[in-house]
Amino acid sequence: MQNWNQLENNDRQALLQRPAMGDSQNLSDTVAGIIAAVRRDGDRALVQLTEKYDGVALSGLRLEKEKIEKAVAALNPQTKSALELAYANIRSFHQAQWPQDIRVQTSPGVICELKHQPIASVGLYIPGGTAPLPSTVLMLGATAQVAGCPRKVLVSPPNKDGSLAAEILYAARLCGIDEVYLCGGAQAIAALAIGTESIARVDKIFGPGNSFVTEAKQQVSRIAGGPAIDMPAGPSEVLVIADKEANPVFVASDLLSQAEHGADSQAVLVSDSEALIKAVKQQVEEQLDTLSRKDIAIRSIAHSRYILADSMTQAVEISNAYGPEHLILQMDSPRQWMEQISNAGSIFVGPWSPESAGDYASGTNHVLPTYGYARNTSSLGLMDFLRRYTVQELTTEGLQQIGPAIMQLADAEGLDAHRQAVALRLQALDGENVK
Ligand code: HSO
Ligand code: ZN
Repeated sequence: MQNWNQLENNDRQALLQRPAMGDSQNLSDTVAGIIAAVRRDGDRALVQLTEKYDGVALSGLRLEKEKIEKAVAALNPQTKSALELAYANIRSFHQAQWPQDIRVQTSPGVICELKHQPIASVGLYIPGGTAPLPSTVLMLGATAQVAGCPRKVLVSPPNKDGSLAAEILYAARLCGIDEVYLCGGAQAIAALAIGTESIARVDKIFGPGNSFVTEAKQQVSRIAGGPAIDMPAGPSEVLVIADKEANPVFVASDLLSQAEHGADSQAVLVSDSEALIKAVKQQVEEQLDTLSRKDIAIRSIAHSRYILADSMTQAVEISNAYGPEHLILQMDSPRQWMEQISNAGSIFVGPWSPESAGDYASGTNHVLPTYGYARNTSSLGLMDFLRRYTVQELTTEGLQQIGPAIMQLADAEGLDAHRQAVALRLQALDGENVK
């Protein structure tokens, strides 16, 4: 436990520091090499790299419809209905996010419009590895579906039998995704960005992944004319603010649900009560023992932080300085503190709102800014699957209204052709008036 008031400024900063991101030269060279290979050899590179990294010799990259149907048919009904409930809630929360188009007459005869359109093609990366994440399929896929994106492509590394988890496939089917490719890692990102014989390139790439995937997303987003990417991603994090009345069993379970994601996950508790912190630590030890991913959670808990604040006001200040991906409020009258809170990706209010609710089924999106980016980056939402653009139309009256100002400004910038484009039209109008 660290007592905030007894720490020097440096130590305070160090306590809220994230581990350095894995952007070593080695990583970036390897990823650049993979992208170059995919650019050069297309599908052949994807097949070779999948054999090398996933240990699977693929006969085709696309997962056939019959295989999807077969896998989905074997999925148990309880899992199906849980996915359906989550899907429905995610849809309804994101459907409500549709922005208003705008039409404004800024000057008489000058109409300006703001409109929204779904991004034409989106690539959704779903990690494989120790825990397949059908919930992430729903977070990305249902949102893309609500946005109306015409082409939705899912890529994910195949498991040893050359398929994907049935849960992932069922979630994809719910979201209307029929283009599914057995491909993961940096090579999948390269394929989505550049295109190969089997995988046509997409306009924007979404989804979490390991350091190779994250680095690849960063690199392809710098290709001239290349795809956009969703947001910078780092290890998952939770910060819990709890007071002496909080239930240590609940608090510990929230810290551990973050810790089991990965050894690099961040779990932070801030409280004004020493007794509560002690009780939570005790609970963490007890609950750890019961977890199937105990080995992973232990490594994460080893660098978890327990911070003693002198007041709830200070606890909130500490959270604001950290900028957590998830913030859980387990304190008296949590709603009263909302105004003071800033820089949190997603806020869970009160004892009955565990992070798991938002991770799976309440309806909010679980793709959130990590690494302190919450201070300038929004939680994933419908807007991320839309493009915003403008339209304008001027009548003769409109051009006469603002034309002189435009010509004046074009003069000021020394841009004659710009001035002419207005002047010639105004002259034409004058001519008409004379006739
Ligand atoms: N907590 C993760 C999302 C997740 N949890 C998926 C369970 N499955 C990042 O927000
Ligand atoms: Zn989670």
